[in-house]
Amino acid sequence: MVNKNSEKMNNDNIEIVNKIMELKRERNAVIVAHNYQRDEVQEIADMVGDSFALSKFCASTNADTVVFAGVYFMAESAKILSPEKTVLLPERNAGCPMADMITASELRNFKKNYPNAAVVCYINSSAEVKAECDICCTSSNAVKVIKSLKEEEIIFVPDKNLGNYISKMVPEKRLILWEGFCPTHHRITVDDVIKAKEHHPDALILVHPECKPEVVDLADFVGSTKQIIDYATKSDNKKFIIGTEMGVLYSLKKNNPDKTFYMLSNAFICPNMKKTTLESIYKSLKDMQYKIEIDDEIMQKASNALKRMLEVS
Ligand code: CIZ
Ligand code: SF4
Repeated sequence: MVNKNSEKMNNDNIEIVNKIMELKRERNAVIVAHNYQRDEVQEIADMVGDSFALSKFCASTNADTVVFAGVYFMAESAKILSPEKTVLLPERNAGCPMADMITASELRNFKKNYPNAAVVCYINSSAEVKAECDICCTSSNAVKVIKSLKEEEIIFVPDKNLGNYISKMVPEKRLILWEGFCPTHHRITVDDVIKAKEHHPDALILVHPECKPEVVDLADFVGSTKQIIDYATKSDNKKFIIGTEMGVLYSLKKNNPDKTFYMLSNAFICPNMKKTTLESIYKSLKDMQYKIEIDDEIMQKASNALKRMLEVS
């Protein structure tokens, strides 16, 4: 339900939101939005969450069409888990630079060096890369997924920062890391943490494991977007410094009107996540664009890696 009193819902927005709602009914569609999306996009979504929760929601609805307000790999995961549905990505070029840091052929070659290793990919990867892996993980369940494997040696792609964090949490495994990273999280420095702590000494620091290890080491809590939102909501503390993409402020503030949130850095913006607008969602539903299509064999193999993750978590 759209909150018409919201500050963000100006008159122009009300008009376009009404058109979106009408098309949604006509198409028997749902709109899902990632935690990093613009506020006005999160506001009109049927479900807001992380990529994994959104993919599971898409698989469970009776809708024929899913509009995925997020980036490409997320809409692909939703399609893999709901092959019978039409999955639309409103912005064709909303990609993830970290997912693009490894290709399937690069991974195939890398695997040859470690024939006994299990291969795990972060959900932030293409369907082709997922198809080369034994199992996927998200930032919420990465530690659980790694612990579930019988192999001691594990190739982990593409995020070296998340890989470093898992290595610390599961020292009994030997992780072989790909040199990928999220440009939005990787640019945050120890200096940013020190300055934020100086300005807000009584705030707890909550950071995403995609940040550099030296930043993660200074945090009071490390977790995925969902875990950060849950932690702040349950905590008795009233002030928090947030170390992930600024879109999470939407749910943090909505769930916690009595608490105060400061961004660890003003640079915490993912340009790809911000590409999707109300206008592009409207066009997406009107013209049924851009449909996610995946080759059958890739779909099958990537689905095995995603479903194996579902069995563990
Ligand atoms: O899996 C996701 O949705 C991502 C990319 C981040 C997170 O922590 O939720
Ligand atoms: Fe990719 Fe980073 Fe943007 Fe997430 S925040 S979509 S990992 S570039």
